[in-house]
Amino acid sequence: MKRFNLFELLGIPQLSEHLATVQTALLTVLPDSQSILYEPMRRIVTAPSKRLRPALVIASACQGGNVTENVISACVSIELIHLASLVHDDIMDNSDSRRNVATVHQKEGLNQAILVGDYLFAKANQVAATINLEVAELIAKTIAALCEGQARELADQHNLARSETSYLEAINDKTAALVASACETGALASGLEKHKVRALHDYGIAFGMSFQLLDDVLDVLSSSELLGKPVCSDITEGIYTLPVILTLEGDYRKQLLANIQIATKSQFDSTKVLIDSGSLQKAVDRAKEYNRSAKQAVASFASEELQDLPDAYLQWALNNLVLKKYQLLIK
Ligand code: GRG
Repeated sequence: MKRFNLFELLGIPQLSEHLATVQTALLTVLPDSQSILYEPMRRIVTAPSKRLRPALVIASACQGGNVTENVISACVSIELIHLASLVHDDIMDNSDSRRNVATVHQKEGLNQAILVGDYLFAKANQVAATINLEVAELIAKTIAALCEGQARELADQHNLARSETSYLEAINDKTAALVASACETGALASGLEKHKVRALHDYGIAFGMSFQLLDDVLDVLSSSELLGKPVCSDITEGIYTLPVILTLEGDYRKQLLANIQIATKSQFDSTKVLIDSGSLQKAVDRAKEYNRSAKQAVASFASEELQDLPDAYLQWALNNLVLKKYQLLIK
């Protein structure tokens, strides 16, 4: 698989050095090595990751400002929220692996996993407080948004009448809010003008929506080897994402319902229905629309690389994360 190369795509010459500084700073928030939280925390912080959100903090700061110490702190705070949410999300989904590494609740047990997540959230707030009050408030609001998004998803679990609006609101909060805050904190920490802060927020929301739509498509069309986490879990867990919602609204409703309700039906059957109904393609098309909005939001001042990043990610994901047998079916 070709790596998703943010360094090439963003055209920021020093990006790899900045991200190395972020990595060193992330390691400084680990608890004392005597603590039972140390080992799981170390594993999480050093696990392979695209580091998409810190890269967006830096790329946003670079749209007229400099990568200051505060910008690096914003990267750390945002990434800590991301890591904490993954730990808690894996508990809720009872997932065994993430980034091809054992999840904390699986390896160290539920109680330690809860504490690791809480510790990461607390550290995210602590680091944000060193930047300024505006960023500290934004970080706390973002954590609350993630909880609300996850709660909306939970409220709709196994709801076969889940609406598209309800789905879009949930992913706005559970995923797009953090991507938007990555862009916004980068802009705020580097002192960009208000109109750029607002535009970068809008860019982040649109990119985040597209990112989650694609993640939901990959749950159906990828493999655990390619993604480093379990796949085909959404339908079995009762999380009905856009491809399922659209299929249930159309001509293939009966077929999909039969697959969902009969436990012996294989995942392959559901995938086939979702492909035949055209709703996986519709979800990808919707992601492309969000990418166009992201580009438009910052077109007046941002680098072309930043404007094109959402589409570059989408194309990379379709070419590298979708299983070969499905690649010709989705464009
Ligand atoms: C505050 C207790 C508390 C919980 C927060 C659990 C939760 C509420 C929210 C879950 C949010 C979540 C996990 C959304 C999914 C976002 C997503 C698609 C993550 C994958 O991001 P990548 O691909 O990951 O950037 P890497 O591994 O590259 O860093």
